[in-house]
Amino acid sequence: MDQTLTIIKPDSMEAKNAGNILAHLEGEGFQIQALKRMRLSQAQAQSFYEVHRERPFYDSLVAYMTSGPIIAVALAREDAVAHLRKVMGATDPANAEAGTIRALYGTSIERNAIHGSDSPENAHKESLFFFSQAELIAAG
Ligand code: IDP
Ligand code: MG
Repeated sequence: MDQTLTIIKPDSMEAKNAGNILAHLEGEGFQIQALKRMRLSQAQAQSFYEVHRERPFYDSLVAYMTSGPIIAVALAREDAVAHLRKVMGATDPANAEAGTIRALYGTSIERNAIHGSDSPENAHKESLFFFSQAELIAAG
């Protein structure tokens, strides 16, 4: 089975949507392989979003992602990366298809409920950002 990585972002935690989001993902056939609640440090958020360093929203994104706890979740499913992107919805919740997680729970292009890896390579990299190799081996 393929793996991907989601982050339940601080806006979802604050609104107490984490349980609903995990249930939504399980309903889509994702298996929760590893899960961790934590508060990102500034250095960790900067590093995770390093590819966006030159974007105008980078500093605001880092401030938002460190504003409260998050839950990082390694997910397994057939076609995991593409399917998560589909059920997550467009970056801007205003453009996200009805019924997607961002349409349901996102409140702005920044505060958009969850993260989803954009390629199998990044899913692997991002999973190892939060979890050890041992934690990512399917427990069955
Ligand atoms: P994605 O999360 O849909 O893959 P990215 O372009 O990778 O979107 O952007 C990473 C995150 O940065 C988004 O999920 C969102 O929280 C934030 N972001 C993206 N574009 C903007 C913007 O134009 N303004 C403010 N925040 C943004
Ligand atoms: Mg992205």
